[in-house]
Amino acid sequence: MKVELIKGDITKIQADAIVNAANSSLLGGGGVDGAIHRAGGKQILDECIVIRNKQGKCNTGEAVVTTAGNLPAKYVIHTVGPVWNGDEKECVSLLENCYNNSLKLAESLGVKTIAFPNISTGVYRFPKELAGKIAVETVKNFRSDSIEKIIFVCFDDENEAIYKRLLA
Ligand code: AR6
Repeated sequence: MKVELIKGDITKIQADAIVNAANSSLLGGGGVDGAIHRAGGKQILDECIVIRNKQGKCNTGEAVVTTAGNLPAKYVIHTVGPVWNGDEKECVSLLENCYNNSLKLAESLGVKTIAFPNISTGVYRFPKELAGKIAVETVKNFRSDSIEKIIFVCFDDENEAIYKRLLA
C-alpha cells in the first residue's frame, strides 16, 4: 500500500473515494464538509438524508458512503471525528475508528485509491501532531487486498509540515 501526501483541496482529488470529516447529523457544515457538499452538489446531501432516515445520526468514529456527485471521485465516505475534549484515551480511540471504519468501507466497495483529510483537526480542535500520528499509524497497520494507495490531503501548512515529517 502506497501512502502519499498532497497539499491542497480534497474536492479536486481524483481518487476512487474521498473521505469527509462530517458531523453526526450528516447534513453538512463548514470546513472540508462544506467544501465537499458545495463542490459535489445536491446529490450528496440527498443520499445523506436517505441514510439519516434509515439509520438516524452517524455516531462518532463510524462511517457511511454516498455518491461523490459532481466530484472527480466515485464515492464520498463520511466519517464523524471526535470533538477534542482533553480525554486523550477516548479521543484517540475514536479517531482510530474513523480511519479504520472508512478503510473497511472502502475495502468493501473495492476502492483502490482513497484520500483522507486531517479529520478533527479543524473545528473539532484535535491536536494536529497527535491526530497525524494516529492517522499515519492506523492506515499503515490496516491490511487490505484492494486498497493500493492512500492519500493524505493537507489543507493547512501546519498539517502539511507534520505529515511530511511523519511520512519521511
Ligand atoms: N480540503 C481538504 N482539507 C480541508 C479543506 C478542503 N477543502 N477545507 C478544510 N480542510 P474541519 P473537523 C481541513 O473543521 O475538525 C464541519 O463543520 C482543515 O484545514 O473541516 O473534523 C463539520 O460539519 C482541517 O485540517 O473538520 C463538523 O461539524 C481539516 O480539514 C466539523 O466541521 C478538518 O477540519 C468537523 O470538524
